Amino acid sequence: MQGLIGKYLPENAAAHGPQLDHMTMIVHWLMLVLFVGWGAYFIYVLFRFRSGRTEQADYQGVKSHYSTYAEVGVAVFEAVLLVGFAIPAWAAWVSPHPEDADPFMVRVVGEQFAWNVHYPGPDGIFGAREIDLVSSSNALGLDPDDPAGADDVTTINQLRLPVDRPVTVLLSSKDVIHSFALPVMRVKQDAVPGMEVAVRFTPVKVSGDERWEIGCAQLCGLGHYRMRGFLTILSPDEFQQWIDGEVAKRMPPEPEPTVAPEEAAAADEAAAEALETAES
Ligand SMILES: [Cu+2]
Repeated sequence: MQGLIGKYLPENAAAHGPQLDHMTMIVHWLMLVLFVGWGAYFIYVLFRFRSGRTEQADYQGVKSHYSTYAEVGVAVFEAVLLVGFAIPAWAAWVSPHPEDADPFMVRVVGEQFAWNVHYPGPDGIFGAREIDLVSSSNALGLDPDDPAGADDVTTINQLRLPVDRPVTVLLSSKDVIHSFALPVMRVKQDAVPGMEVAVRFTPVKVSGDERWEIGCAQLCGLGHYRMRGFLTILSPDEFQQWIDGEVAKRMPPEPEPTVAPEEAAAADEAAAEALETAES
């Protein structure tokens, strides 16, 4: 069954993916059993209680307490599911990465209709943001006067991450509710304006030539269909190279003399020679 369902699931590239896929498989098995079981019971009841065979219904109904016991049984079973499985699974899902995991932090902000990605840069500190500074050229409202933001890197609809390192995405939205969906990472989380939700996963596979999608899984307006980004998982070296390049593009270059001293001397000589030639 895992193989059968696996054929219809997107590729998995997350450490927690196999566990989640296993649960998906169990739920599908359970639904199949329920579907066949209740379908068979329905057909049985249609024949068993057909009008030609049964007498007129009466208002007394069933006198045994069987239905009460059955209801209590169902309630207890559901309580066990909730307390024994659902709540522990949820607690594991929302718990932070272990202290020593050194998670890679990145901020993702949804807007109609794009995903803004914000890397803290080499200093590891996200630059300050100011709502009044939000404009078409500064989608995140980064404060240019904050030194912590000078090395920050931002991208639109492109999320690049290193492989084999736990990631924490700090997710929020600028306008309406969006839903950050990374099918290959088995991640789907609503992005809610005014809230910053931590989403945690660990990529375990580089994307190579594949184009992994970032979808918006919440109908968020007319352009919802084109709110699509791409996820690239790189080897640690490739990632470092990319982020260093992006930081270099943004940081002001070191001030350099416009003309090197040797060049200036050579130019002077040439000018003097030219003058001599002209004079002679
Ligand atoms: Cu959206």
